[in-house]
Amino acid sequence: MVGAGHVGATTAQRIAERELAREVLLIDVVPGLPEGKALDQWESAPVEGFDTRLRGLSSYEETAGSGVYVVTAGLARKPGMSRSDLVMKNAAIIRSIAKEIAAHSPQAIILMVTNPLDVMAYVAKETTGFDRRRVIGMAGILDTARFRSFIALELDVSVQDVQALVLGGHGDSMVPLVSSVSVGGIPLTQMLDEERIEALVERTRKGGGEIVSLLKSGSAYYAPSAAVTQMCESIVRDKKRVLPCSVWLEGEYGLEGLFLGVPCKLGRVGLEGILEAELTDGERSALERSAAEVKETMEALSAE
Ligand code: TXD
Repeated sequence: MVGAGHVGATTAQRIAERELAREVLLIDVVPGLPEGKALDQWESAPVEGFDTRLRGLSSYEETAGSGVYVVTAGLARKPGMSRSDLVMKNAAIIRSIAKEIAAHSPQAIILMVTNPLDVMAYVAKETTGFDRRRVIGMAGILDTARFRSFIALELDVSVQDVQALVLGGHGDSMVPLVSSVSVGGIPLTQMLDEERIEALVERTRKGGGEIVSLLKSGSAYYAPSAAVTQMCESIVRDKKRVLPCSVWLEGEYGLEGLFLGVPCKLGRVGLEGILEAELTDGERSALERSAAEVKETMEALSAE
């Protein structure tokens, strides 16, 4: 876990409790933080009954040979800081981390979490030179989980029976695929009118902001850590789950040269395939708009 903040530390605990790794190492720039959190977590092992070791580190040497790096390191936007200031600052952090990962674990898989997600995944891929199977961004599982959770509340049904898919960039331009939502196999459009569905879509788009405004400081981490843990599980157990993730597109969905959320098969080697869903005209143009937004931020970075 690179970054032992809210998402990083919660992910570490979830991974340990499920014994998805032999060892979880936490790294952070704040002295003592990763060591303190990892020790506290390890002390929960006898009660929770897991044998995954947890250790905090302040440098990368001992991470050499790690299979998966979850990168959550970064700064949050502070008052007075523009979105583009944040992009530049986090890009510099991600570049320095990516160099360390490539130097110590050239075979690793990187799961990017830091915002702006799609662009930070690009920075990690560019810096490491890793092929696209090994740099994957987490966003779609979280956005889809939010959408599913709101639908389940609205209909008062089990979340397990709500299937949905959210594509696109991680931001307000994300694209919830209403046409593919089903509840126990029944299309959502047969169960709710357009207006109710649109309200759920809107709440999903603003899901991150809803949490931020309630928390006042900091952003969501329980659902984000659950999402990245699911990606880790599919990779380390080679489950080949089909999950929406942000990956480098090379012509899929008619798009190329950017990271964007699409349905991906995740297994032992990382990204093992991209599944192409048929989109309505409206969904396709929404995806194109979302892609244009991500490209705009990428261009701002290269103009640096
Ligand atoms: O869907 C998604 N992808 C997201 C993204 C969902 C939730 C959070 N999202 C983003 O993840 C969020 O906007 C942030 O960019 C990251 C991490 O969120 P978190 O809530 O965990 O932030 P914290 O608690 O501030 O933790 C960040 C930690 C903090 O402890 C810093 O000291 C550390 O990152 N940090 C570093 N660690 C290692 N190396 C370097 N260079 C470094 N710089 C800061």
